[in-house]
Amino acid sequence: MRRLISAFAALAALALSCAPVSAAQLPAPTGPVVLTLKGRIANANVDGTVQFDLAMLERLAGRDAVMETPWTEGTTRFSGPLVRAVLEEVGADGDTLVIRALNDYAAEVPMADATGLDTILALRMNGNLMSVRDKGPLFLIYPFDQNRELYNEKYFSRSVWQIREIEVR
Ligand SMILES: Nc1nc2c(c(=O)[nH]1)N[C@H]1C(S)=C(S)[C@@H](COP(=O)(O)O)O[C@H]1N2
Ligand SMILES: [Mo]
Repeated sequence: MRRLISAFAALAALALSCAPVSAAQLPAPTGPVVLTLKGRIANANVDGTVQFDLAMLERLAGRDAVMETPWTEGTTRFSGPLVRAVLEEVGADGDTLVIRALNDYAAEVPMADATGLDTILALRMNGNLMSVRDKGPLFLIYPFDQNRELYNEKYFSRSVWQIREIEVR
């Protein structure tokens, strides 16, 4: 009997963990909006999208990485939330991220680049917030420090700076 009960408990736990994540209403941003997530997302705070201010992004799990890039001189420290933490926050469910910049440059980034790599939305360069002139407010930074095989044109072209919006498709 006890074995039957524990089998049942295990099944119940499995059923719970497989239940779809329900939509959450996230708090609205209180500061200037730096990033909007839209598309295949479960959560929202403003009109079916999730708008982030700086504080909301800084609360997410992040990474500090020192590396060389084609766009900076010498070694540079980038910090900001992990893309997968941003995606978890919005309840993203898709295969592709369309990352759009202020200048309407856009890149399609496979979801695997966010889930399988420590890719960050850098908010800071050498500890300072990035101005638009400096490729801010957000710069998609691949872990070039962890994996030199990423150091090529394929990933450079996905390294969008001056990001304003991410659409989950
Ligand atoms: N916002 C924005 N990000 C961008 C681009 C752009 O034009 N605008 N070009 C991309 C491409 S195609 C590449 S190869 C690199 C180009 O970097 P470079 O202009 O320093 O050569 O940045 C990527 N990120
Ligand atoms: Mo490019």
